[in-house]
Amino acid sequence: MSYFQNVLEIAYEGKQSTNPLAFKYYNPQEVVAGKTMEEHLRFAVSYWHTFTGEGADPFGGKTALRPWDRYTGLDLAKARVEASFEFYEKLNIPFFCFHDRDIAPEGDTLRETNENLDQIVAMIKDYMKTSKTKLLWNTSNMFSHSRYTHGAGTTCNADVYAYAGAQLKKSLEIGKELDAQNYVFWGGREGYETLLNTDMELELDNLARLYQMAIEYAKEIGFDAQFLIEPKPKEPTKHQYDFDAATSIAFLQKYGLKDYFKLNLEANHATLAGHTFEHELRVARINGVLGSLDANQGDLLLGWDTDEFPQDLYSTTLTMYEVLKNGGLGKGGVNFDAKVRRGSFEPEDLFYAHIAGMDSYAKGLKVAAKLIEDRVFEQVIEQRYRSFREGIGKEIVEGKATLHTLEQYALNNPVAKNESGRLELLRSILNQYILGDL
Ligand code: XLS
Ligand code: CA
Ligand code: CA
Repeated sequence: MSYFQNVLEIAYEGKQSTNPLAFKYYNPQEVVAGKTMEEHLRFAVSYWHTFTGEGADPFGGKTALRPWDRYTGLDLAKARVEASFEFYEKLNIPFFCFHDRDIAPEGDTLRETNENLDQIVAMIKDYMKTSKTKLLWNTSNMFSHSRYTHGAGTTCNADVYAYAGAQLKKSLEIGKELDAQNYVFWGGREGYETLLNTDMELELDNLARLYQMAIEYAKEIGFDAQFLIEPKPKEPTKHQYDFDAATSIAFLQKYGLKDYFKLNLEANHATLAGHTFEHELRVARINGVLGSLDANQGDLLLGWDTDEFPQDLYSTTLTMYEVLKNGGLGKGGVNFDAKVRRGSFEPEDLFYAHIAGMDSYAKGLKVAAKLIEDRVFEQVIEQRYRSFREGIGKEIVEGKATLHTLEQYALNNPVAKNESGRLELLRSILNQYILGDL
């Protein structure tokens, strides 16, 4: 049985192609900077947006027309699994990602919920035996159910904390069963609405304790996925503890967890934190914790997490620049945590959206590789900071300077003239690379 009869396998046809169901830039086997595009990009489909999402928003319900609409309950969950593997195959995408609650419905008790999961996980495992699509990461949805209204790992209610622990335990087992490459912690309710009723110190200590337990349990069962924290500053809570990359790194350092975690960075979350995506990637990269990407984009005219498919070539280029500078993403990948717009409700739109995202990242990769090969920014930066390679600058960098020696130097030397930062020139060079013949 086919869920997407109107769509055949999506192939690379090149940038002249007018076929909407073809890749124009993403050519999986094309080698860029020593690796194939497929190896660099490690694309993943988000199960929640593509198979569970329905086009609802706070002002209205479902708009999406989906070939699995006629099913309910566990039958619906099974139909989605069947459809998902057809989708991966047609898109030729190497990875997928899910929350526990995306793949199977909650039962009346935790036991029942876990039994539902067992059935669906067994089915996914079966499909994975013949499919080339692997699990990039799984995670626990510890934010949708009303029990998590005051948080999960940061709740004020120890019973809820225990429930969260149980749910997390099951998710780690699922990750192991399906050979997940990574495991993500996104704290949708791990934050606060008001400090007036919040013991911030206890909440953060408890969150670290939960992470510690996860590390121990993963070790116990031999689950060797890379653990990832996904920062987001707000939404649904007013303030989320994993605000951005820098805040998450400080948290990991404080609790001695830095060796066990990297970051899963999302473009739209960067925007919400008041940063560019490349800023978040740079912070993670220079701190050795750039793990994986949630690829999407926000709308600067709307102040919320719109999770649009990424099409901004400046952003994909500068993103892939950071990834290449990082030497790749290791076990991580580029997960489309992105949803088709409410008005794009037909099944074909799911393909068009992924093609747009994959092509935008492929183009970004090629431009970034060329920029690095030509040392465009490297040359500028080398030149710009050259005063730190000799004389007093060298002494500063080597840790030999003191305020005494700096004073001596300043008393004897007039301040050298500053030079232009050449921002506009650099932007126009970037334009040339993006518009050039790649
Ligand atoms: C929500 C987050 C979420 C995480 C996984 O804004 O992006 O989807 O990626 O829980
Ligand atoms: Ca995300
Ligand atoms: Ca998001």
